[in-house]
Amino acid sequence: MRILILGGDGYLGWPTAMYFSIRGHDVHVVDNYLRRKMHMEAGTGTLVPIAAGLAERIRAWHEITGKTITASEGDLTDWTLVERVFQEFSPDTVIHYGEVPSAPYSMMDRGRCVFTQHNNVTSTLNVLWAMHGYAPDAHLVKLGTMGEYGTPNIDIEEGWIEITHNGRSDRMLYPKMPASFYHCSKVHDSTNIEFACRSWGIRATDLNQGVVYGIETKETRLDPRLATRFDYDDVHGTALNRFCVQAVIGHPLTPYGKGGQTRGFLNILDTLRCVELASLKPASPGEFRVFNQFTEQFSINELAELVCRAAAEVGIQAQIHHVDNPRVEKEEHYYNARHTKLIGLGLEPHPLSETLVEHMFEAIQRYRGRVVTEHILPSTTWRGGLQPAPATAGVGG
Ligand code: NAD
Ligand code: USQ
Repeated sequence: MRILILGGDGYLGWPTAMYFSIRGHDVHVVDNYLRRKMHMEAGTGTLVPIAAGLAERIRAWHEITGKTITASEGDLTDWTLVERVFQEFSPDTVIHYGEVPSAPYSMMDRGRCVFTQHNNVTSTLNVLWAMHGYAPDAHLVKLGTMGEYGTPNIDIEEGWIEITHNGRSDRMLYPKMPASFYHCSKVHDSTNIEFACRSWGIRATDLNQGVVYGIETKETRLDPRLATRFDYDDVHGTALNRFCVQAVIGHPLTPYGKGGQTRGFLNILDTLRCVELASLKPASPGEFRVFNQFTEQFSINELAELVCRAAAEVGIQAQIHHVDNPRVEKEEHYYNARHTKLIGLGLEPHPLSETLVEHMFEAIQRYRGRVVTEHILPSTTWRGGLQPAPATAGVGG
């Protein structure tokens, strides 16, 4: 297959590019290094060192495996770039990771909120128009998020729900109660993609993914130049990755508020397999297919306790200190989200275990000297009003 990976320099995008390349697919990646620029602006960065850019990554990949990945450096909100890539590469499958992924970033100030929604919604609209014009038979595999649904007091279905109202019934998109302006951008994307499927016959799979954890894949382990980024800071680090780093550096683990917030989680290895399963068994023309992509659910307290137990196994006495919740979210709630469609396609999950966390500790231990401790505690609140733009703001301020 000819696979176009948008956001191919990112935490998930780069391992995905190698995963498909080693399996014999033609892979082209697109990225504008936005993630790297956001870190430079904030004075943060990946714990695990990564190659300087796509050219270096791709050179190392070719040297080690003999395989070729091609790349375009450019912005998906730039129609000229998107049009050229689709015309020249003619993808069979488009895997779209290329968006701002951070909820805190989108809540930081007005500028970054508008930037997040503009970046994410515009990039996806450009992709839809390019598919309509130049790749009408291609299949879009789009990374959405479980946070589109929020935490309703009813079971969460996989994208669609049968509703009976005043005696009449219909199949509708599942109602959304997103958790941040970032999560709202994913809802807007879903609406736009479903409309494009319905009106243009585009085929699409929206992967409503849970929180991903993990540092390594089979391919990243081949050489240090193939490593993927690993973030632990308050803006870009996700819960389990953060807790593991906190345990290793002797910082108390930081559940926000009561810590009863429950979310779906998955190993980065399962992200790769899910994206592969969705790509190998594409949606039909005109079908907007939604998979809930996570393998297990945990409360934040359960995660923190698991990390503490794993830490104790390797002689680290980790502590848990609840901090005031910077977010507006339910801290105790019902959570039951269906996630059977990917299992039905053949997913065999890698469950979270203390052993896996101990492996993460080993990798973190190697780079503990690189941790910027000032960026561990949360600095962005969901309730903030208009803030003066920081002097260094370049990306979205
Ligand atoms: P990431 O920031 O590491 O990867 C996204 C990549 O897209 C970055 O390299 C960035 O530079 C690039 N990008 C962003 N905007 C772009 C633009 N306009 N033009 C070109 N490139 C652009 O994030 P990630 O953690 O790898 O997440 C990938 C996708 O998966 C995102 O869409 C995110 O919302 C989604 N997701 C991630 C998680 C998770 O836990 N990591 C969970 C659910 C969903
Ligand atoms: N949390 C803590 N302590 C921390 C960090 C987070 O208690 O130190 C809590 C948050 O309050 C939240 C939960 O953990 O309740 C998850 O937060 P997170 O930062 O791990 O993840 P989130 O902001 O939801 O975003 C991440 C990815 C995003 C993806 C989303 C999937 O950054 O790209 O869309 O996970 S989901 O959560 O299912 O929406």
